[in-house]
Amino acid sequence: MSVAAAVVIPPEQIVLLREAQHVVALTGAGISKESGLPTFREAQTGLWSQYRPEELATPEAFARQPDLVWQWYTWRRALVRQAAPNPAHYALVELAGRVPSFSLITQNVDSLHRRAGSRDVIELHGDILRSRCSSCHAIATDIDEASPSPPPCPQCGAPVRPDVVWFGETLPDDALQAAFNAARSADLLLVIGTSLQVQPAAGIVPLALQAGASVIDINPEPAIIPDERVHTLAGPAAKMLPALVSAAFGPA
Ligand code: BV8
Ligand code: ZN
Repeated sequence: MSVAAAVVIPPEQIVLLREAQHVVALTGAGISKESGLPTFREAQTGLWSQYRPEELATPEAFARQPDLVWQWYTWRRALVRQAAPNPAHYALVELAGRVPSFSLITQNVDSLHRRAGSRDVIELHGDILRSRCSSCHAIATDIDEASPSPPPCPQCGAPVRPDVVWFGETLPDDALQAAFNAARSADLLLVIGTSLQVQPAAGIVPLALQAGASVIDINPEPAIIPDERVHTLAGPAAKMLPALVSAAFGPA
């Protein structure tokens, strides 16, 4: 047993990480919890407590109540801008330099992996800090984000929307294919901070298992039933992930 920072990492997980040729990480809202961002499953605070994200993060909600949806994203953009990457994000930057091949797939829209220094991040659900036109799809940069209504597209005047994938919308095909290809060639999949309730992202796990990969599920409430190839590291990512990486490769 290796004890790093009062965290005990099971030896089989250390060996798996040390010997892996292609490590793939799939992250969810839980990896950003210690950056101060609420996860999706947690009740939202204040004004937003009476709405469920699945109700607001949809094209129908934006069509029906554009101001409410735009103001929800304005509230979330402010939270994301105040947030900073945490040791879990940085542990993945460190890990990318310690293994032969590394792919990072995220369901998150908070850009914290990029801000931590991760490169070639596969962002399945877009980026909340980027806005685009709901009609001509032009990326809208100089807009009045604080407007109570979706600002007009500078190109065509149609309402601007967050550049994220809403429920009922298809994911960017290039990102999804890149994620599926990475999963098929993985020998170790790290599943970090996700309840795996959202499709098609959650399909990455069975895809990697079918390809013969082992899985380590890092979560205070592990989302995958453990078996001979699925291991769990129960605890907060900001503590468990740096401990796993340093147990396998030594201190950063
Ligand atoms: C599509 C951007 C179809 C927006 C997001 C019925 C069954 C199965 C599927 C469906 C169904 N009905 C509808 C669907 C499809 C739907 C779906 O999956 N719905 C779910 C709710 C059932 N999927 C879609 O609509 C997708 N599109 O399917 O298109 C289609 C096909 C053809 C043609 C047209 C259409 C689009 C899905 C993308 C939605 N957009 N985000 C925005 O952010 O506003 S998803 C959003 O929710 C997040 O981005 C994230 O991906 C997801 C939340 O999941 P998690 O990241 O896992 O977060 P969660 O809060 O759930 O869990 C947090 C975890 O962290 C927990 O496990 C917790 O224990 C752990 N944790 C807590 N603290 C810590 C921690 N872990 C580590 N450390 C800690 N400290
Ligand atoms: Zn436009």
